[in-house]
Amino acid sequence: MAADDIFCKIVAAELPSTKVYEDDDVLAFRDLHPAAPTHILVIPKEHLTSLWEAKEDQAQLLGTLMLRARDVAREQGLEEDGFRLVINNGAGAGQTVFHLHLHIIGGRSLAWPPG
Ligand code: D5M
Repeated sequence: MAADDIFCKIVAAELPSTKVYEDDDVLAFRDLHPAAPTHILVIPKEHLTSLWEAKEDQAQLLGTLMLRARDVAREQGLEEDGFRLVINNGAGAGQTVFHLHLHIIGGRSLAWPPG
């Protein structure tokens, strides 16, 4: 756990969150500032600052995050219209919380390319 990481604090239940999925390795909860009708963050419970720091032996965890995001999106009713999965990797790309997270964004039409 990284002491100053708000998502580690959510994992440890030191901060509140609106959980939609949890298992031993993964937590998914609603984004505090939703950018769409459905906006959910999927995170590894173990601290990982960003994709830059991911190691080869974390490949299974990274794959699991994507599959659980897919499952959450389906459970949220996004299968018909689809959804977007976003990782902002690094401050220049818009990352503001330095604990790896996948944004599930759906429930409205989404433009491409993103801004
Ligand atoms: O996305 C970080 C996201 O995290 C951003 O959409 C707001 C969200 N956020 C920040 N604090 C919280 C808490 N406490 N609960 C839920 N969601 C939160 P990034 O890709 O780093 O810009």
